[in-house]
Amino acid sequence: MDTAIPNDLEAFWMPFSPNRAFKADPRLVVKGQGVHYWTTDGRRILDGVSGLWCVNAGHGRPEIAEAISAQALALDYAPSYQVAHPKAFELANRVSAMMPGGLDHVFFTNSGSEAVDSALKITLAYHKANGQASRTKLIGRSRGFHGAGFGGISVGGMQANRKDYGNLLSDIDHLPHTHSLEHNAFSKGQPEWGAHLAGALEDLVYLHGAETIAAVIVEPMAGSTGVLVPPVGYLERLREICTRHGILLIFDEVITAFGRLGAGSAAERFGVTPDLMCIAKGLTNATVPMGAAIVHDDVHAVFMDAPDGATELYHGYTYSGHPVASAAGLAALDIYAREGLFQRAADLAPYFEDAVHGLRGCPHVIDIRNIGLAAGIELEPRGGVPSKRAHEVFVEAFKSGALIRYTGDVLALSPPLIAEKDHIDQVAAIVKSALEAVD
Ligand code: PXG
Ligand code: PLP
Repeated sequence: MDTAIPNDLEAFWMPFSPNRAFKADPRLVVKGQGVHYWTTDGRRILDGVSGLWCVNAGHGRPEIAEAISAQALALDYAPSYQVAHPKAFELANRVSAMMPGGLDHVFFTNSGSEAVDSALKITLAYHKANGQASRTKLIGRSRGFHGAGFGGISVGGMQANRKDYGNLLSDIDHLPHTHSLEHNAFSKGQPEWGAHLAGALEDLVYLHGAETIAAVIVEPMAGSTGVLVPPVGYLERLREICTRHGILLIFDEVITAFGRLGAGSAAERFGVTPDLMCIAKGLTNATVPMGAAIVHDDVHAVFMDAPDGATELYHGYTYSGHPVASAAGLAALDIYAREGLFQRAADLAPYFEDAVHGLRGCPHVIDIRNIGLAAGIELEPRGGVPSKRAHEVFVEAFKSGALIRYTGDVLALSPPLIAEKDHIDQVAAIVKSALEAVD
């Protein structure tokens, strides 16, 4: 194992990170196996967030590594523009087979951000092809995260990700988020309060006119902004309003697909089928970057009415359906199926719920929320300095041997679906000590 520490950390401009603070006190990992990472100085770190909500089957899976190697040797790259290779089709078939009925057409991308961009573009092109070109408005939600592209930050609802980037996309509006400490603090699973907030979409329809609205995009469970679990009945209500007004509903399942909520998708888990779905992360167990926009038959059919020989959608990426990513995806889906990992996550969820809610009463904790193998632990911000305390808990936990996430003042946990109860206990204990260690 190469454990050499680079002698210059300057050139790599790290994403979404305080670069100077990191480079002054770096945390570098050089090996991953199962639910653990190892640092350059040989310390073992329990991965409490599946990398970045993506290594669902755990690290270092030989079947995926072998599939990647074999594919790179057999066919390193093929375009998907007018020439293609079999594995992309095979993977698309497998993905569509595991998604709820009608979600049968898979447009491959290289990331979740591109999946979001693709889905948004497809909704606009759909309405145009369908004779409703006035439907150009895209509706996101406050506290939504849809990646870092211009489309994603425009419909996204995180001020820090938007405020420095000018006008963004025009023709955007937002629903209110569903988080409420007052009504829902310490909810286990779906909170009871908040379904009525979906009714805000009716207000936007009233304000703008349904004939101007193309699509609504939401994360069924908002991950990045602190694990916001949909209130009981909320997604059903959004679905109903969208259908009634001819608005397409996009579920951004970049985090929630592939077992995080104890099912293949949040759509399956909640019994609500969107018109489009964005996926990435777990698709390849994060071994090779890959995402996709999945499109319902009814939407896709309109494009296929184009004249014979026409290109139906002017959109795509050099690496759409990349052979190595496709091979990794097939191997990852094999593991999920063979090991029953989505069911495993569902079975482990009650234990995980008890463990995280066991942190109630620890210093600074003002809310704990959870669903499947995801949990958010909200801290009281320290006097006027948002996220400082959460950052210190994160650093403390890493020193004590666990990788967790924080966003604002919310700690997030999302262990690999292969975690054992003992690992859950360990991560909870480390978070507890870290909470006690910071002031
Ligand atoms: N949509 C959702 C719902 C996501 O969670 C993206 C899109 C973008 O995917 P890419 O592959 O372009 O990063 C994501 C990504 C965090 C965190 O802080 C979450 C993500 C990425 C990085 C950090 O929890 N999710
Ligand atoms: N920029 C230039 C100059 C290109 O030629 C291309 C692709 O051909 C792109 C950007 C887009 O790259 P990708 O297809 O990897 O998204």
